[in-house]
Amino acid sequence: MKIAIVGVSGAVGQEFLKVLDERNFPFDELVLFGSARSAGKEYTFKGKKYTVKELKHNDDFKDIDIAFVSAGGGTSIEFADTITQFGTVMIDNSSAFRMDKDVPLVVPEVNGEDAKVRPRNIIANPNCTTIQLVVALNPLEKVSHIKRVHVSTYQAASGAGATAMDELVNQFKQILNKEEVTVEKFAYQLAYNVIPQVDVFTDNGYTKEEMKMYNETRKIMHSDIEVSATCVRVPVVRAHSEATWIETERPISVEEAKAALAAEGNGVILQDDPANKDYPMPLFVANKEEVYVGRIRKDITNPNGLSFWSVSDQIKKGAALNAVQIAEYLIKENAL
Ligand code: 2RA
Repeated sequence: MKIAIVGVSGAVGQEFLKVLDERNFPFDELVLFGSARSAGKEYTFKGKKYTVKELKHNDDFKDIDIAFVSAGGGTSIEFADTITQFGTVMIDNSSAFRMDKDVPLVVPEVNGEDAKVRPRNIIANPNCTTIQLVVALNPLEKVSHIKRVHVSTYQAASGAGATAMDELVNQFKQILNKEEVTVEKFAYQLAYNVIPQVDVFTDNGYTKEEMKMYNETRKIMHSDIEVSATCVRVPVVRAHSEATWIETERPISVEEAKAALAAEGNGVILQDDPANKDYPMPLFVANKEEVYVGRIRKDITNPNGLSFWSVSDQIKKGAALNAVQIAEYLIKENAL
């Protein structure tokens, strides 16, 4: 098994190295790729040094079985043919191919099977906010069909990359030192603020991030589910939170919901004991693999409504881990 990471110097690229190590992902050879700027950098994996190669249009992918790609949509589009031309499975973290009909969009706990049918040898990793949402929705969908979702996100700086995380941390320092605050990655200062905009606005008044939640959820769940999202950037370094309201075909009790969510193998940790101030928070969920769910309660205005709160590490389950789990699924199913 020969694997590659494309975009290894970014926040998600670095997380790929961590996740592959933590999960003891089985491989014989690892090749790291990056931009001309990253080429030549060295990273250590399990005590062995690896030098980053520049990503080029050549036959570097000839013997590579799986490429984990997180270098931005432009690079994914430009290099997809180069990466897949000899049969390499490209697991792509960008949004470039997510809604393409011939590219499966996969969250293994929900629709792993879809990864087996990939005419272009590309499998798309969904957006972090969608991954977290569908992992929590899927067990509930099995209890009763979910017709509608209203969700508000509380998205960490990590979603905008490593430099955005640094920018947030620096802003707090700059404010403390009474220095001028640097604002580059976000539309406004994020420290001591929340910004009701993630990605750019579309014609219907929703942002692209919000429309991703609508479109990707329907594709992954193979469902007519309606999703209305409000995506907000908050001054948290990593791990996104979501306040979610669902409307199901028949009423679901809190007990039913808890039993469904707590069932083994669905990627959820139930953390729901509000009387003891026990509920998920990003500070404590950062670096964890699962989606944490709590504050489950009946909607007091609608018998078919249920509300809950979820938190998940955006770089881990929201990006690198989900991609690695797709690869693990393919290996387990002998479907590479
Ligand atoms: C964000 N969802 O949080 C994006 C990253 N994919 O900005």
